[in-house]
Amino acid sequence: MKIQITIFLIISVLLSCSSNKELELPLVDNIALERSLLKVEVLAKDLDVPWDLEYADDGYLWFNEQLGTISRINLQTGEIQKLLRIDEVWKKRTAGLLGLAVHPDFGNNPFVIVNYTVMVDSIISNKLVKYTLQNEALVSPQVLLEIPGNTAHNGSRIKFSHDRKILWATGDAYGFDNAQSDESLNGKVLRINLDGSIPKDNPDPRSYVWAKGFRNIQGLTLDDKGNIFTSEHGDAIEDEINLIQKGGNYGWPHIEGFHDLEAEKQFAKINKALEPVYSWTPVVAPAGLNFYGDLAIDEWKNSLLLTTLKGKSLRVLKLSEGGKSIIDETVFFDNHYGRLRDVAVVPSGEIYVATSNNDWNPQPGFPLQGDDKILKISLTKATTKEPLKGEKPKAELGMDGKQLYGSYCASCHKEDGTGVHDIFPSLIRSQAVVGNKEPLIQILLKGLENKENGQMMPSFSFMKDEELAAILTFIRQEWGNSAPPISANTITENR
Ligand code: HEC
Ligand SMILES: [Ca+2]
Ligand SMILES: [Ca+2]
Repeated sequence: MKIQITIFLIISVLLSCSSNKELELPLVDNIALERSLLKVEVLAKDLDVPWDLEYADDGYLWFNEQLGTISRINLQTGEIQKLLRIDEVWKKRTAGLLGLAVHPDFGNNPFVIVNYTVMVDSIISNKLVKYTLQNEALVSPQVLLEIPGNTAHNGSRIKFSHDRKILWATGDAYGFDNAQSDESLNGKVLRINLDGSIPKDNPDPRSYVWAKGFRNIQGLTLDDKGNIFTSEHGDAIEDEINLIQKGGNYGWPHIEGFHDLEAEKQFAKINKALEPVYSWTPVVAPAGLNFYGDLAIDEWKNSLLLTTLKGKSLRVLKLSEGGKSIIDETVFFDNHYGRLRDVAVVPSGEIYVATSNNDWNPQPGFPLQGDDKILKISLTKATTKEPLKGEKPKAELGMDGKQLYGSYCASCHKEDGTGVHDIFPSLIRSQAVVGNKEPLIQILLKGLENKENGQMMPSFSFMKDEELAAILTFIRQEWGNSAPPISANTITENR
């Protein structure tokens, strides 16, 4: 009997080792591209805001959760291994455990680099910490850098460059002068040796700064030639994708997006500032970014894959042949899985995407059951569901107040005007909305800064008078507010 069981065990172990069968996961959708068919499956669920996904050459997909956990998933078995909970992580709004990178030669250099926010004696800062994987545990934390933080604009993303330096893309920590200051490490792309020292071939060998002038970077990737791309949140307009040059100045806070205003052109000329390769107005809140090279999904070869938060979509940004500009944009999953935080690509060409529906900015209709999830996208031979298709980004918005509100205001104040408690005020029967029109117009033209919680209402003075009039008339007449409309002339008079 005993022998029989032992033999049975040995055989089953041998079988499970030798079987190269594909992991079976719950199918949620199919996608039809021009030629290829894809499937979307759920790899992991019930997660708490997975912030960063990274594939390591140990065959695992690594991920962290904003609250402070680091885990990895065996892509052959789907098994999740939780490795560490970092107790000192301070999670609030967009602060918490953020960037994560694994060494590209993980077998020989089992290092994991993370960035997280801490609050000590009411001072907020961001730490860059190196862990070592030893006997299935993350040990020997070593703080490489610590820089100022805030409740928002902490970035961040981390990646290894092709020459094995650490790249850390930081936010301006709400200090708008930080981004241009050579004294500050905020609002920068930093380049750091694995031991925390400054690489000798940095633009200034005494400084970690590789490039400057960023507001709040949320995506970082390298193409197969080692070119660095970032994604960055604009304020009310002009989200950006940048191609990072050594020593480059990317303009913030003096320049937003393309160099189209006279003042921006002036600043760019004097400071040799560089233009983004791509920009969005209205904003989409670009987040995770990953280069898709010469891999399995033919239509997506040589592109940047981008997840968006406000835009609630996966975008395929096709690169030019030389790889230095974006020539086409296709939108997938528009509003389908909700906010998407990060995207990873594995060498066999499969794609992993993390949802972010339990984060600080909940959207109507979300979270969905099982959120947050990690979704797997891969080739398939046949579809069993009515396939989803890519769409072109929406064209100009026209003068429809509801549509304009949806694009410019709803990400904060919500489609139904209810806002987010303690963060974004409700616009329903708010005195500011239904009361005197002049102060309301000033809020839109100048913006507001809520000193208590550090949230800002951006200025919308860049919009046309007709557009502002349409939005204000809309919010004054919706949701039970019944205040008179506002005309474009009244806006002109109040400029
Ligand atoms: C990035 C987030 C964000 C966006 C986008 C945004 N707002 Fe706001 N808004 C805020 C915040 C934060 C406040 C509160 C600021 C304060 O109290 O100082 C606010 C305040 C307001 C107020 C005053 C409400 C009150 O009761 O005091 C109005 C009106 C308003 N916003 C309208 C709009 C409109 C219209 C749009 C779109 C054109 C818009 N907002 C876009 C964040 C935002
Ligand atoms: Ca810029
Ligand atoms: Ca501009």
